[in-house]
Amino acid sequence: MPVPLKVKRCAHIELKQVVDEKDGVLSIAEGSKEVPFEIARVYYIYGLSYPKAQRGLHAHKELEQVILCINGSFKLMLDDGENRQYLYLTDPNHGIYLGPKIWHTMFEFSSDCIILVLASDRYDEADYIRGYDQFIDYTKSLR
Ligand code: T46
Repeated sequence: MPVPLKVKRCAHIELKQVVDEKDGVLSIAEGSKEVPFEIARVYYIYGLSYPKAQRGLHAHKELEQVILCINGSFKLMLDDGENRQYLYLTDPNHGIYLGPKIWHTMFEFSSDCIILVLASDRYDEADYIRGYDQFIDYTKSLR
């Protein structure tokens, strides 16, 4: 059982899985099905052999995403402006849904880690909040 999430606007996502015994496993993520939005963009992150590598350190105003660790492992920190939680991602069939306005950081990657991200919209730098103080002010202004 995955650890319960105390961070708002986030959820565990289980992909559909077809296990072909000796011939491997197929995991499926369909928009508006396993993934709770239509997928507009896919990107992936790899080459994470630097032990102190960190990614993320931002929030999105509107973007929704599902983050999956499809190889290796890493730690994901989620912060909704009031609650903070650390998760350890290792399962290629299990993702985390991040709704809008979630400060997130990724770190402690295994050197073979590959992160796959499914996003609800195309890249837009104007949707990023890249300062934590600015993120806190933004979430407070919406309460
Ligand atoms: C997120 C986490 C999980 C693009 O031009 N197009 C893209 O689709 C993306 C994702 C990035 N970029 C550019 C923007 C920056 O100049 O690539 C550069 C690195 O992006 P960033 O520093 O935002 O990378 P991460 O790994 O910290 O964050 C990424 C996503 O940007 C972000 O939305 O939530 O992965």
